[in-house]
Order: sequence, then structure tokens, then C-alpha cells
Amino acid sequence: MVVGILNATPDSFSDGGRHLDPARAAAAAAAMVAAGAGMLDVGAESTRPGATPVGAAEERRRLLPVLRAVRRAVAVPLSVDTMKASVAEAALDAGADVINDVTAGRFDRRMLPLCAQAAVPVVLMHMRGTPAGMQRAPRYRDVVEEVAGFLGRRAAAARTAGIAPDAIVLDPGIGFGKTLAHNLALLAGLPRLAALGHPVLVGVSRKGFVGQLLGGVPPEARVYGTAAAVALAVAGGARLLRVHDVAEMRQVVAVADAIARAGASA
Ligand code: PMM
Repeated sequence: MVVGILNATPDSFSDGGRHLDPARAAAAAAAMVAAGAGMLDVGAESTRPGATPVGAAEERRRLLPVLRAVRRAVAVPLSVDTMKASVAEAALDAGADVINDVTAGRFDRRMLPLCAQAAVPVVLMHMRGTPAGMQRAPRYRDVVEEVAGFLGRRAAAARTAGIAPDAIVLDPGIGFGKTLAHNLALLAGLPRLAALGHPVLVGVSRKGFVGQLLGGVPPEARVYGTAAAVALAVAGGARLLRVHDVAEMRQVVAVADAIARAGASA
């Protein structure tokens, strides 16, 4: 499934400032669904490296008008990218269907119980440190084993909180406290994460590691590089691909998935 990204933030690295206005966000949402997005991920707090955190009140103020307008405009499931239970709760009231927590329920202890009580799926992402300092010399002994261990423990915590196993989605957190080599190792090691038994979501779209591999091209010029990473993520077992360029990645996913399935049944 292709998950379209809609950031209601003034400062996201790729689409910052474009979707703060509810009417424009709703139009962008409708366009992404028409282009083949099976879900949309709406966020109001930027988690790019070095980003300053926003308070819950400000996050709700940005998010809720956009979320309500998007909810009226499209029928696909909507996930909300937040680490705060109070924001998640307001978002679920406004029609969100899934919570995407980049801290995997560690920032706010009320998050996993809330998802359990509301019976909604949750995305649990790996991040080393916090967005403010996460890119300062991250180190791992074995990044794939450490991320797999972390995600396995967080999935267990989510099950203990009462979330159904098939409602738990795991995400290696590409770019969150990782060097280029770590990101590549994780993408190459996706089958190890898929073997944990939960659906895997991967977010590579226009990210810094793609720019690094392409000589420093800006985010808008990373579409083919993103396509390569998306295709190999599908081959590695990713089930959800979080992307900006929905029409393009819909094609990439359709072809990569068909080849992966042919290999699996051969
Ligand atoms: N990446 C970003 C934000 N939220 N959530 C999940 N689950 N996985 C990601 O990889 C992820 C995320 C940063 O990218 P953006 O600024 O384009 O939203």
C-alpha cells in the first residue's frame, strides 16, 4: 500500500508550509487518493533532524482543521503522525483511523493504552535519541539486530497494552538517528524486520540518504532515487510505503510487488 504524506507543518524538509491551509490540504489529499494512495499520513509536528518540538496545543491547532477538511474530502484511512496521546485522542475524535508514533509509544505512556482502548492500529517506529539531536554521530554495534530487538520489544509492549497483533505496524525509522551506512543496512536487512511477524512500513521518500547517494541533490530531485529504495523495500517485505510522490511510487510498488510475488511462488 502506498501511504501519501501530508505535512501540516511550517518546517518539514520536503513539503513544509504547503498544507497548513485546510482547503489546500484537502485538495492535495484528494489528488493523492486519485493517484492511488491507499492511506494518508497527516502530521503537524516536524520530526526532521534538528527540528524543535511543538506543544500539544499548537500541534492540535495546526492539525485538527486540516484533518477535518481531509476527512471530508477522502474516504481512505487516515493516519496521524504524533507522539502525544492528547493529540492522538483529538485526532481520533476528528476521524483519524491509525496512529503513527515515531517514538513507538515511549514519549507518552498513555499512547499505547489509548490505541488499545480505541481499537486502532498503531505504527511503531525506531528512533535513536530525539529529532533535536539524533543525527549527532549515531553508533550501533549491529544496526539491523538492534533495531529488530527494539521493534520486537515495542511490539510486545503494544500487545501487553491490549493492541491486536495485526494492528501493530513496525518501521525501522529511516533517517532517524542513522548514518548513510545504517540506513542502507536497514533497507538491505528488511526481511529480518518482516520476520518479526508484523506488517512493516518504510519511509524513504526524498530523504537525506537518497540525496547523499546522488551528490547532494535537493528533495524534489530525489524521485528516481526514492523509486529505487521503494522497489527494494517492497522486495524486502515492506507492506506500506510512506511517500510524497504517490502516482510515481504507485507504479514502482505495483511492478516491484508483482516481481516479488512471482519470486515467492516460483
Ligand atoms: N518519516 C518522517 C516523519 N514521520 N513516520 C514514520 N512512521 N516513518 C517515517 O519514516 C517517517 C515518519 C519524516 O519525513 P517527512 O518530513 O517527509 O514527513
